[in-house]
This record gives sequence, C-alpha cells and structure tokens, in this order.
Amino acid sequence: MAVAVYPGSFDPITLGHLDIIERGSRLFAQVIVAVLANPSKVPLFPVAQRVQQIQGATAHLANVRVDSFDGLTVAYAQRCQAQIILRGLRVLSDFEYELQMAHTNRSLSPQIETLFLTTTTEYSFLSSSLVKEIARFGGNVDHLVPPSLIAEIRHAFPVHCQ
Ligand code: COD
Repeated sequence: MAVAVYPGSFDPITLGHLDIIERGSRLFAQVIVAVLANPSKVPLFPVAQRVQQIQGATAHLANVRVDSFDGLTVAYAQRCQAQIILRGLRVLSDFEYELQMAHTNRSLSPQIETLFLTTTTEYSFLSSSLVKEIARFGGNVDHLVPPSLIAEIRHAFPVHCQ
C-alpha cells in the first residue's frame, strides 16, 4: 500500500479536512498531513501550533503522521518517499485550482500521482476561511472543527466567541 502526503494550509483544520484524513487513512499505508510554512501569508495560527492541533485531532489514527514543510510539495513528497499527493474536492471552483496544481506537480515529478477524495456532503460548504469568519463575528463553530480545537478557536477570538 502506498504512502500519501496530504498537503495544505490547515489554518485551522476543519471537520472537512479531518474527514479526508480519516478516509485516506483507510486507503493508504500511511498518510502524512503536511502543513505548508508559507512566508507570504499571515496565518491565524503559527505552523507549529497547527501541527499540534492536527496531531490532537488525529491522535486516534495510528497511520497518520503530521509534519510541516516549506518549498515545493513534490520535493517534500519525494523526501518522504510518498507516491501520492492526496487532495479534497468540494465544488467546481476547487476543481479548476486543483487540476492546475495536479498538472503542475505532475510536470515537476511525473512519478507522483495526485488523487482526489470528494467531500462528504455535510462538509461540502466548509473551509478554514469560513470558520475564521464565523468565529470573528461571534458565531459558534463547535460543529465545524475537531472538538480538541474548540478552546483554541475561542481563545483566538476572545471578544466574540460564546
Ligand atoms: N471537504 C473536503 N476537502 C476539503 C474541505 C472540505 N470541507 N476543506 C478543504 N478541503 C481540501 C482542499 O480542497 C485541499 O485539497 C485540502 O483540503 C487542503 O486545503 P487547505 O485550504 O488547507 O490547503 P491549500 O489548498 O491552501 O494548500 C495549498 C498547498 C499548500 C498544497 C499549495 O499551495 C502547495 O502545494 N504549495 C507548495 C508550493 C508548491 O508546491 N507549488 C506548486 C504546486 S501549485
């Protein structure tokens, strides 16, 4: 069975991401959740904190490892000896972006395949940006993020979160 890298920003991880990780862990020998350290973006949570958050949320999955990386995803996947880049698809707009990225990655490293899992229907609307927007304006996000993360989200938006 293959090793898959699931790369992303995960700022923060949502139940939609977790669903892809859980389903991926049943398909692959190992899933490496890889958090991109992107110097051109100002994240809500620093990379090290996101890694810890994902470790907490995936502690029940024995074949899931969490790491951070910088540079190209295919170079990271090669270093991990992974054969697969795992991505999730929600809506048509995801497809355009994902297709471009998959073709780019294949042009850089033809031996690494990008595989997509379609979102579970109940998470099809869900994104990290949406979670941050709801929390920023005082809404409840408890049903959108892993339970282990709820306190950290409330702490990040102390004024509004109930
Ligand atoms: N249901 C299912 N899937 C979901 C859901 C949901 N509710 N929410 C998100 N997802 C999927 C996304 O579609 C994506 O596939 C994955 O989960 C991660 O999502 P994000 O938003 O956390 O991560 P992205 O899309 O910002 O990650 C982008 C990368 C970091 C992978 C990309 O920028 C990258 O590879 N950068 C490194 C530089 C590089 O290699 N560039 C060349 C390739 S273009």
